[in-house]
Amino acid sequence: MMYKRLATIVTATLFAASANAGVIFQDNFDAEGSSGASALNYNSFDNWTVEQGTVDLIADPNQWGIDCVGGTGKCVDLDGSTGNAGTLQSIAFTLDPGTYTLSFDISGNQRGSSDDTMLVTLGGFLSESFTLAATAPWQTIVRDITVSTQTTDSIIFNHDGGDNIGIILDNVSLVPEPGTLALLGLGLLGLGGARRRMKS
Ligand SMILES: [Ca+2]
Ligand SMILES: [Ca+2]
Ligand SMILES: [Ca+2]
Repeated sequence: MMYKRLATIVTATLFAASANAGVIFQDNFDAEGSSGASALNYNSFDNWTVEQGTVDLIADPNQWGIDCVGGTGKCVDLDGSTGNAGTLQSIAFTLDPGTYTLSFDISGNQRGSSDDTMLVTLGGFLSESFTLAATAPWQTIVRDITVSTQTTDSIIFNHDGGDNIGIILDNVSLVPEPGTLALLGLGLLGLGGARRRMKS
């Protein structure tokens, strides 16, 4: 009896967790704007608004020699072309309690200009400043956040200054930590084994 009740609880927990299993947020910017075209001071993003200043949509290849991740598709210059770097804010999403992994790709400005700095925030869970030299290669930044009570937040990239040459951003994603689900699944398997042993 106890096992049956436990199994129900574990199943219910697993079900709640699997409702969480999908990607919360993902954007590679490749579908933005006109096919193959860059757009200065772009503000028609599917999943983002530019709250302050401006950003540029960069298509690879382009006349500035900027490479997006993989040398194709599109990416974003977080300092647009108006002398006021952008604040790029994602659509809001609801996070249930659990652990999530935020990742994004950034490179230096790729145009030989001075170092650039930006602040990345995600609600009260993350507030981190990044300074990149012009030549800094593409790198993937990965940060885990733990949510204890349900919250609605967005991801914000806030670039400093405004000389029209900024950090390049690509491939932003927020996904639930897979370890949580795997552990629950293992627990359920273990329980099944215990029940089989009881029966035999
Ligand atoms: Ca891209
Ligand atoms: Ca720019
Ligand atoms: Ca700059």
